[in-house]
Amino acid sequence: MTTGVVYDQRMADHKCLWDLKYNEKPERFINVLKRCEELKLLQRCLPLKPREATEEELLKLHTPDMISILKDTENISDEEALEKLSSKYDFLYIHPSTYQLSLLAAGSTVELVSNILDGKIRNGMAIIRPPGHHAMKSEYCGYCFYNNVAIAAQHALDNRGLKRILIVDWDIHHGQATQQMFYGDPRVLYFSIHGFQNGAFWPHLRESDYHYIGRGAGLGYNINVPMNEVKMGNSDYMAIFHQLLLPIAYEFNPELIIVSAGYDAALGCPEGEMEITPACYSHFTNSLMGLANGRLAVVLEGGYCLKSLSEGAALTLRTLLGDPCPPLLSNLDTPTKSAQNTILSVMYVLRRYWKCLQHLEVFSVQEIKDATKIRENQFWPQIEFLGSDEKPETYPTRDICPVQDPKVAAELDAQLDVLIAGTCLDVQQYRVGFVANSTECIESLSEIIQRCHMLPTDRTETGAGRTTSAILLNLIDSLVDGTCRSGIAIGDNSCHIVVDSLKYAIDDRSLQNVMFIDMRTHPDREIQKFFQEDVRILYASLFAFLDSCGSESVGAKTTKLAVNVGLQQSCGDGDVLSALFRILLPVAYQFGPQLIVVAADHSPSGGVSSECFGQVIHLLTSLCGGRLAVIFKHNKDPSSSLSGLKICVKALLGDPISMLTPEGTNQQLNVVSMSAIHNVIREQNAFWNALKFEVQVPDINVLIPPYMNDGKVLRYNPELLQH
Ligand code: X5A
Ligand code: ZN
Repeated sequence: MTTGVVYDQRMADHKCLWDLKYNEKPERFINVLKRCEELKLLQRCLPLKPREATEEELLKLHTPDMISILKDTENISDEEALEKLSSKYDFLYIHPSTYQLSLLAAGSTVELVSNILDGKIRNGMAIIRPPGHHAMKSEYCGYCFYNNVAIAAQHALDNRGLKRILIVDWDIHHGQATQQMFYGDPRVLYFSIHGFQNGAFWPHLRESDYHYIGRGAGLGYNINVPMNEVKMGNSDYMAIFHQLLLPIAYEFNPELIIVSAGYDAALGCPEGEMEITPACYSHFTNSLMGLANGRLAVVLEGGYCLKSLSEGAALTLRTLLGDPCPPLLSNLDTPTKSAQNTILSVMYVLRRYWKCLQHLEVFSVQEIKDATKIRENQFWPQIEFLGSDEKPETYPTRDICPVQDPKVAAELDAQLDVLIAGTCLDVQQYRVGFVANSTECIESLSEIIQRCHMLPTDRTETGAGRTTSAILLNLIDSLVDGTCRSGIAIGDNSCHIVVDSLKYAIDDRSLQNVMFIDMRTHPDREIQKFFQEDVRILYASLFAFLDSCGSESVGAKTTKLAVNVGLQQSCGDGDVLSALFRILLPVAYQFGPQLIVVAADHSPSGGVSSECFGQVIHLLTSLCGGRLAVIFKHNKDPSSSLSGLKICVKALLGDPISMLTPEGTNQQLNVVSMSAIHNVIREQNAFWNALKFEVQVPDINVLIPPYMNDGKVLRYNPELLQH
């Protein structure tokens, strides 16, 4: 099963005839294709035939006027008339080709989604324009005429009977139209991260703020993550993924994901003024590929810096094709204060709808009477709106795009060149290496293991003074040499073997840093003692404490180099994912290892499913270019379950991994496990400052936050508590 791509060369025709300075211009399309071509991506995709949307498809979400008004412009070559019509809409121009191309954009998006649902392709990308997510039921807006993504989602609901679709909108602008279309529909979870600036950012709507969470049955299924400052970057966005999007997405358990993929939050874009690096879009993409059985449709929206647009879009497609995620060139750090506030605000309004958000502690509002009573560990959500509710009769049609100062533009361009040149696009010959002392007892897996590259079990040369485990050293060699991207070893995984191989990677193979994660039900905490003083090796464990909970920080208090998350044995998938998203991934992204070694059991125990283990492995592959070595102990018992081992091989091979069952993610978080996670975060966030979300939120659950901030005094309005 491959990756599909859909585009139509005619999409370069649509342009503004009276103002060439519009940033939604043909080169956006041309350059994206060109970069995909350069990286030889298009030839690896299954090309889908672009087609026009049918009237029936359009009328599900748009009024008949939306078709006829645009259709009537097809034959207008009078620029003045086109400009006059365009001025009736917010931020828009119309070209004689616009009608046909808008139909093509919408129809091609439906085509992409239906090919995914037919199983003809696993995932894919629509490289299209005009974009769609601002096109409302009966109003064109923001360069958009028909809502491509929404129409495709509606098609999946109506014609394929889908029950859960996740729309992720990472365009810098709020897809207010998509929000409106599914606001009351719990079958479509709309998740948008967008610039807001408290309403000062286009489209200046109150409804783009975080407390617009859906209506009726759709309550909790509309999620806005408004950014109130510019220059937000990878750390802010990845924190939103780890703290909000991914936990919620795993709990929602979508059958299909559609991305409204704008690249206008990328570094260099004059619209967004944000700083996401192109490679980060690979990380966004890969982190969604474990969900929905891999059914992921990426649909181009905005993006107005040609360089970061084409690079970001090409890296997205490359990731869909299964190539490794290029490591981010700078390790992640604390999200900005403003992004933290946004994340906490979203958690606060949504925590009654999503179990994964129910880990925050609360404080009593009754005790808070003014701002001075808010303690440092207490968060007080606020709402501020600087926009205006008035709509003009006509909109300007010329000189409305932001223009960068040439000096700034040159600087950003140079930064992008450095990023692009430094991004590792290596692809190893083999995806998964496999080495085992003996293959007896794993015969039942022979089919899947045959797809791996067999590594030798012996070696003539051992690392200096290392007499142990040839298989582990061979595996590490193949990863460091670049023969295999990832690998599996089955054999002895006792303490000294693991320690020796980690030392080998660092001392003999000169890796700068390695992360070791013990995911066994009974982690071997002896291992951490060997690396207490070694900043190059980060030890982490999950599970473990049956008698006590909390983290254990061995080593000098100042270094805090062991991250032990003492989950309960009775915990479920949701708890494991919580530990992963709230601790392991943020820490790993801050550490930036060159290799991750995981020790795991053949099959997870307790309430944790093997699917969950597969998802964890998949999510870890975003790091260090997917250089992941997973070691299992050889088990002589032929009756023992190998479900964890099997799903791990599948995850590393890039096969779609089965979704978690509702029993896995639909249960309350385990109280003891949550307090363990909380303790780890509290103890470690001074060192791992990517961990910053442990503050208390008000104990009231209301639809509209019951507070106003008029200057310094915080008041809360008891009337609003009625909800
Ligand atoms: C699709 C898209 C943005 C319109 C710009 C408004 N539209 N300043 O990115
Ligand atoms: Zn946009």
